Amino acid sequence: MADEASTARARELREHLERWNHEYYVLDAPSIPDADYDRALRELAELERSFPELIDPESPTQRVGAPPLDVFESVAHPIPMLSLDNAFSEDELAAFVRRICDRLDVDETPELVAEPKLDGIAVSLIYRDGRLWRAATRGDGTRGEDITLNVRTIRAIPLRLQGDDWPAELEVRGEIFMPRAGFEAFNEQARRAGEKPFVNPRNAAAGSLRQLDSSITAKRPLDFFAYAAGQHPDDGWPASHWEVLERFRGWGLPVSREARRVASLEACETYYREMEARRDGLAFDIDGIVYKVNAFAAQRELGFVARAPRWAIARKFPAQEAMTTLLGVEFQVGRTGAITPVARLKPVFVGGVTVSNATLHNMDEIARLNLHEDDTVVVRRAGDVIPQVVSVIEERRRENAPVVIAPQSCPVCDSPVERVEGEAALRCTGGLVCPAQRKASLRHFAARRAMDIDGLGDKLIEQLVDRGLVRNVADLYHLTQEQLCALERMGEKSAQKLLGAIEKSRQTTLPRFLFALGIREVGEATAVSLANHLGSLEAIAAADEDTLMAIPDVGPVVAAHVWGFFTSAQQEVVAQLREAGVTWPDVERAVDNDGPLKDQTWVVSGRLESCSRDEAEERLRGLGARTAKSVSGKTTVLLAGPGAGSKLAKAESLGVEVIDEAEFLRRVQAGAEG
Ligand code: D41
Repeated sequence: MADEASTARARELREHLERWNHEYYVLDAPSIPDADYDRALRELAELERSFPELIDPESPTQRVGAPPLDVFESVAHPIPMLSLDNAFSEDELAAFVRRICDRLDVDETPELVAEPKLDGIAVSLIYRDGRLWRAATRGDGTRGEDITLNVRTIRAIPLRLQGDDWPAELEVRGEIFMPRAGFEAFNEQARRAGEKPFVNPRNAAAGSLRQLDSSITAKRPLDFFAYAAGQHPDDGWPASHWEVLERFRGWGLPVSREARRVASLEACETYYREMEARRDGLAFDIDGIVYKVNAFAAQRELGFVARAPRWAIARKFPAQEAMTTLLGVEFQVGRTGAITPVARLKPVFVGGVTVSNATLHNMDEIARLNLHEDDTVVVRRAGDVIPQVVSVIEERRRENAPVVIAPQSCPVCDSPVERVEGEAALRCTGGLVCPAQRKASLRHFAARRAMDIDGLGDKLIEQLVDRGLVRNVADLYHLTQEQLCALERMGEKSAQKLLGAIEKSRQTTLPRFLFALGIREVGEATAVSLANHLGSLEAIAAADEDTLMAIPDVGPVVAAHVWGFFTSAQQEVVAQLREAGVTWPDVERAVDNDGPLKDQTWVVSGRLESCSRDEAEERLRGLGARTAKSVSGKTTVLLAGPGAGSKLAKAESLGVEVIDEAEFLRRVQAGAEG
């Protein structure tokens, strides 16, 4: 029998978890790191295991999935789920507005609500007495499939509505979707495991909801926005769509933050263009804008035709997928020798830009696509992600087209190509003999977030390597004015500037230096972690794999690469760099992960006098703080220099503490001493 303390603790944990969920999915303002959420969830699960009577069907722990089903039940929707008409141009939208004005017999455009059209799966959620009772797919609009068990695993969807003013029976309609980041991560993992990736986030959401085993759905990063009510009582119900969205928010249902009221055709177009411009930066795919007449009285008057309401329309964006022809496959060699196949395509307009190259990821992907020469392919370009070939139209394949095969030797240096067990990538074994690897490692070394050598661009790197002036990154520090001036498009002035930038890079920081070395799997965050925990390059070079693995974020793979780097010939380059005068100040060694600023999230904005923003962030991270690029509800402190602008305004509106540089220096000093 659960004692009082355990019962109280379970209740407290549940309340916390529900609040954190709400902050994350509805308010879009997480207040705690994921790790803390997971820790609380584990503690609650532990309590419920020890005291099963504490289990509550709506507990956050119940989102892990249920025993698999044999089939999905077919269920009828209380009210048919309508579809949406499309408008493909401003003219078609104008015609829509004219039609509604005519039908309503009004001169002025009635108020509309504009909202992004999410590219996901439409669902119906029925809440009875404030609890999620049934979830169903849209199906043919009349009948769908009962996917309640799957939907219960989605953290964005409340199992219980908040407040107490919801109707006893309420049907909420909305879109379940997979955010791009989750989609990319899922596909990356699938590709590494040699499994089939999803073509796009929409298919990924559909495939995840189609699982008969809800514990699989539980592992998929799905999200949800509510966009309309289905069945609901008329009594006390709002008079407009906008008010319904507000009610939804109040009941803890996520609603798109981008929804706006618009009152004219011009305002519709402005909104459309703004969203189109922001499309790539959103966290999820949208395929257009939905406009809905706001007032329900007007909606009723307009009614619907066939299966679509007359009072709503979807204005579509240019497609994010398009068909084109494969002109050839080029094999590019990266910094670590990994060979990436790149498709050369007949240029095609997709996702708002003209695309003529797309990644094919690796040889497994080519095999999975069953790619042949001259194939007709579907390319996808969404967000900031590089365009990808997602499928092949096999029916269009020309007869006798040869299949695309892997190169037997490096296309750049002709060294043998190897394929490491358990990895999908092909690798050139040439190491720094391979000019492609040399060039790529120079580009990485000089990058802004690495050694920050301004002016060392691609064209220059090409020449330096091709003329044999630079064999490895250390050679950069021995370049002379005469050598540089002899290069194409290099005047005396730019040569001097470049030498200045190289000179300046001699004074760096340990994390930057480590990152710049280009050790496999060592990104910026790992470099910071290594520096903070081991304190010096000597300690890192001397660490064995166990010592390395004791550091947060360092797993066996990273440890093996770091150890491998410092025990191979590559460390010769490190010695050469040090001889060339590359230095950095000592790092205050963190004993463990909890520095004095642990649990704090800092944002740095505006101009600083004593150091750059990057350096300020590095120092903060060194003291255990997290750093972020934008101010949100989870920001602890904003360090604002002159010109902090919108971040300052946001911090002030959220009540986030704002400090100036002098105070920052005091705290960093105190942190380092304390
Ligand atoms: O974001 C969407 N995909 C979305 C879909 C939305 N924001 N609003 C929608 N509104 C409706 C009506 C006007 C019929 C309530 C919709 C859809 N329907 C819809 N989704 C799939 C079919 C119809």
